[in-house]
Parts: sequence; structure tokens; C-alpha cells
Amino acid sequence: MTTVLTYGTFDLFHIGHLNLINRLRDMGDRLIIAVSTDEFNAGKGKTSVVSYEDRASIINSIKGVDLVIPETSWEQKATDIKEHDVDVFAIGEDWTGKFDALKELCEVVYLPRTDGISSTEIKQMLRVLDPQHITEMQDALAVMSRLLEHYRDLT
Ligand code: C2G
Repeated sequence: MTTVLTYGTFDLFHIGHLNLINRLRDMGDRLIIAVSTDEFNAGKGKTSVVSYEDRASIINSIKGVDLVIPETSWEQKATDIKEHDVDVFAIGEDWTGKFDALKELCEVVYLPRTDGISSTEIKQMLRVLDPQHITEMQDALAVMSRLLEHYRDLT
């Protein structure tokens, strides 16, 4: 029985998250995922669009995920590894080297990320659609159409 453990926010769940979870599932027999709480994320300077409860439910409903636990501190990893008898700690390569100290307790693996998708990018795209930006775009369009009318009259 090989137990695999990872940590993440998993906000605005996307294909990058799913690819990672599928890889983790194939690395062992039992998969535990620690989902960052909103309070812990606030400490990371991160705010999630989706609440902890909903993010944890989404992760819990994915095939191959056996247990979801809350991530509330940076220090909990060593305790979690011992408590859940973890064989493999794995996480995306954006954390390469950051958790090498855990090698004393279990295997540590950094996995390739899925290119071209991230929750941060999705948030940036959504931000463009906020009311203020929409008003600015409408104003710009109004100016453009007046300009076009003016040129049409000139020709
Ligand atoms: N990920 C990926 N490909 C992407 C985006 C994310 O493989 N295109 C992986 C990340 O590398 C990470 C996991 O998906 O392993 C979750 O990513 P985040 O939600 O951004 O989690 P993060 O904020 O990195 O939290 O204690 C560690 C932290 O909780 C990690």
C-alpha cells in the first residue's frame, strides 16, 4: 500500500489540477490531498474565488482521491506524513526544492505542470470583465464609432 500526499489551493479547478491529481493517483494506492484553507491562503497573500468548503468538496469528489484534509500551516507536512504513514510527497514543479527537507520522512517528487493554464490567469481574465473595465470599453467603442461616422462623412 503506497500512500501519496499533496497540498494545494485548487481554486477555480482546471485541467492543470486534474492532470496533476491523475498523475498522483497513478503513483500509489491511496491519495491524500490537503486543501489550503481560506485563512491559510490569506497568510500566503492569496484570496480564492471559491471557498475552502467548496474547493474541498470538489477535490473530494474526484475519482482516486481517498482523503481530503485542511492545510492550515506550512509546518503541518511532517506531522501529516507521519500521521497518515505517507510514502510519497508530491507537488508541482513550481515548488521544486522547497520541500526537500521532507526527504528524511518519505520520497519527495516534483511533477511537471500543465502549461498554459492557471487559476491566476483565469482570475486576470475575469478581472478584465469587471464593471469598471466594461464601462471603459464601452466608452472607447463610443469614441471609435463617432470617429468612424466623422470619416464616413468626409469621404
Ligand atoms: N498545477 C499544475 N499545473 C497547472 C497549475 C497548477 O500542475 N497549470 C499544480 C501546482 O503545481 C500544484 C497544484 O496544481 O501542485 C495546486 O496548485 P495551486 O492551487 O496553485 O496550489 P499552491 O498555491 O501552489 O499550493 O503548501 C503548498 C501549497 O499549498 C501549494
